[in-house]
Amino acid sequence: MSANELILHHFDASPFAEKVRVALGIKGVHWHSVEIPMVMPKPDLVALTGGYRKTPVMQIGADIYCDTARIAREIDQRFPGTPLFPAGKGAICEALAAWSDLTLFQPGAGLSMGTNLELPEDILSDRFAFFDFLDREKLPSQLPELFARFRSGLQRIEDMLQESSFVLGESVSWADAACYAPVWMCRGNIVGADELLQNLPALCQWERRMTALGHGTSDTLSAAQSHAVARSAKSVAVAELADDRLPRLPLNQGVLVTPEDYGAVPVSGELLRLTQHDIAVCRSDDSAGEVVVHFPRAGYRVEAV
Ligand SMILES: N[C@@H](CCC(=O)N[C@@H](CS)C(=O)NCC(=O)O)C(=O)O
Repeated sequence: MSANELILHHFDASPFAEKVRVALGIKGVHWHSVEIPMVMPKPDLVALTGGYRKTPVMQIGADIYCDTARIAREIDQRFPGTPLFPAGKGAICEALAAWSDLTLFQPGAGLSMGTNLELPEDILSDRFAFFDFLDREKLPSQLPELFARFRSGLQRIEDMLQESSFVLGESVSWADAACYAPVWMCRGNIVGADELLQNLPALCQWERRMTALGHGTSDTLSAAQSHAVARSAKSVAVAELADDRLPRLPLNQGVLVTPEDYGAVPVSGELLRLTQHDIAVCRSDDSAGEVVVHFPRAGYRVEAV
């Protein structure tokens, strides 16, 4: 296996992973799948990331990409074919993805956990501790409001599809993958999905088009094999500190990078990139070797240690 092949660390039921699997389908990429545990601890994953535990994480050689926003940009840059971010529409794709994560994923996560009464306790206790936007005690009484919020988000997708086959026009883009993931989550995880998805004819036709895109092709890899790939590769990341960066940190500064929303575990490393679009730090691990861990700029805090 060569160092520039794509490895996705994920589990089947993850809607954020589904967003990326659909993007791989749009591109028609062959990739390697490492299945990660659904709950902590995830020692093999955090050996690569330095502490980031969310799903999914993408690895190419010794470069580790955290967050679907950063992963999508890297896939688009590395692989030819249909652009995930069509010319002039990159920012609107990102804005729609952020909208979908907040407006659909968050109530969708509450509905998945609040309506799926047979979910195992280890998953429930892990997720209630992780998703600080959910309150286990209050969830049962909040379900009607969450149904209403989720349904109104679905209606926005229906509205976007009135004049076109995809949310931004006649070509599929990252915005579609991002809006599709919560619909997929709804079908698979929310009891009452049929009711939520009724009277949304354009959305249901688009859903069929999205499902038909598939996930590209994949084979499985063990976590140990993915560490061996990281150890024997060299990062291709290029150092860049933008003049307009904030905070004004120097190259190689020891930093902590922390998600600003839930699951706020910091990753520490030496600063390699800080631009208006991305952050990257170098770190080393006994099993994974020297790696560069990448994040999107939006939604992450960077601070000197
Ligand atoms: N902002 C992140 C959010 C990812 C996220 O919240 N993923 C969920 C799974 S769908 C998660 O990490 N759950 C806890 C876990 O997998 O440990 C992204 O876009 O990748």
